Amino acid sequence: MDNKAGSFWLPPQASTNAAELDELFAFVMDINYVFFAIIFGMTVYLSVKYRRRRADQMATSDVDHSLLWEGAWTFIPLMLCVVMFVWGFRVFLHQNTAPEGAMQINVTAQKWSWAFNYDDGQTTSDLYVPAGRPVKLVMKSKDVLHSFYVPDFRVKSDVMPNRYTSVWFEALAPGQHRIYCTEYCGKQHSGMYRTVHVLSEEEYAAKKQKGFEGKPEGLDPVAWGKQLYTKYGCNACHSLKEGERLVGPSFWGLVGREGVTAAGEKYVADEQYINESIMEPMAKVVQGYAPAMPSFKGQIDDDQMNALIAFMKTLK
Ligand code: HEC
Ligand SMILES: [Cu+2]
Repeated sequence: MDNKAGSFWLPPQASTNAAELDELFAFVMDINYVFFAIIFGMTVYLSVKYRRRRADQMATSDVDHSLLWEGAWTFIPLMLCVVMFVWGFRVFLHQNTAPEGAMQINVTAQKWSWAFNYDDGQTTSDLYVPAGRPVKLVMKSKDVLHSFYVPDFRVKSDVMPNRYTSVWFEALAPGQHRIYCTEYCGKQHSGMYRTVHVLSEEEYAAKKQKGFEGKPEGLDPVAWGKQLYTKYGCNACHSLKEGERLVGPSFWGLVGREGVTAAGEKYVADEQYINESIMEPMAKVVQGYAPAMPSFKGQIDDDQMNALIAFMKTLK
């Protein structure tokens, strides 16, 4: 089934695997329609036909069993199930076995963002892949159970702590597709919404060289810092409003603020402290808050850190 635009049930097909999966889905759905009609049709028809007509009518009918009918309604559905199983198993194997030589990207999930790590060492918060090339994602979680889902690619898998899982896909053409987390992983679960950018082979190489998420040209550090604040999902836990408490404290007036850690130590929120809070959040936990902040070590580089701090400085 070729259905690039999507249908009532399914989103557009944007990967090479989508068509075979949709065919199987359509087959199962068609069987459902037929059996739905038979079962509900018969339920209505028979309840009318054999309704109680007289007050003294016996409740039990004297009709005996029919070997032919019983054989038919056992054997036909059984065969349909066998077909679904064999077909489903073949599709399952194909979807779960990445082709040899697939390009590997490592994925780390955490509350509440994704980190995509490429073979040249760079890390991004959106996913960048070339069109027409098989890509294998090897995934792990830093904290709780998440689930990686790209509906347009028909790709979905749990992402767990202490265990690697993987999916693979080959994107058909340049474009953008949505990434969701489909496992309820806490308060800002819906904030794990990100984008897959499918680029042509040449554009991919050029962008990778420059850094997919390097500082956009012509953007000042403050504006970039503001972008990074949502890109890395800081917004899920840190408000920009004065005194507003989310999972963590507000960034409003943070720079230069004096505070106390859970251990009772005093601190001043200078560059050093902010850097440490982001890279090693457990070193100093703010009093009155749970130690719930994930580390961004290896994700946020020096330029990005400077941009984030520049942005924070404007919040007063
Ligand atoms: C899952 C929730 C969560 C996310 C996401 C998160 N933080 Fe935090 N953050 C916290 C919590 C909770 C605290 C307070 C406890 C602590 O210090 O570890 C905190 C503390 C901080 C502090 C110290 C605040 C103070 O008042 O002293 C800074 C700075 C900070 N986070 C920066 C960031 C940045 C920048 C990001 C995004 C790159 C981020 N956080 C993402 C939960 C989060
Ligand atoms: Cu999640």
